[in-house]
Amino acid sequence: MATVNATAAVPSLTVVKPTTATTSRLTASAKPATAPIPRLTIKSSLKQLATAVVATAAGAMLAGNAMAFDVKLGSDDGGLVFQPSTFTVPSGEKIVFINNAGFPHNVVFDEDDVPPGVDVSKISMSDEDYLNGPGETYAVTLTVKGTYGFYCAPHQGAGMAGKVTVN
Ligand SMILES: [Cu+2]
Repeated sequence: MATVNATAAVPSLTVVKPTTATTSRLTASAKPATAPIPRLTIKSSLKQLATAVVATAAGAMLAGNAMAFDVKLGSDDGGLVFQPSTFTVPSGEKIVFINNAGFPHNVVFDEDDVPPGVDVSKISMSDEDYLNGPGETYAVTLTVKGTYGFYCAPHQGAGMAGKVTVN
């Protein structure tokens, strides 16, 4: 029981109180042997924590790259384009359209330019539905292989259109 309490108290003691306070208190209660143990515990758990953080970040990046394809709505200099406008994804990979510049934008698949049997109403945003703020996203996952044409309704006239190949 004493061991459990001491271990649990280590992080807050170490962070909040100076070493001298802990040492003198431990010395006063005649338990100098416990002092090195918490220190070792802290070091090893910090090391484990650092390792865990690195591993998590790397894992998240890998997962992000593997599971989603990002498309910017509007180029960084404000151009009314999808970026990239032509790309290929594996079947089932999520495509995330991210509002970047020149909004409002939306993403509408062209009913005359999708693989046979694909219902564009299930993969498109509504014609009147827009992404208005920076960083807003629209995600879609395409599973039927083939090429899909899509456009941004407000900027179709300006040529804001793209094509994705699913294979
Ligand atoms: Cu647009």
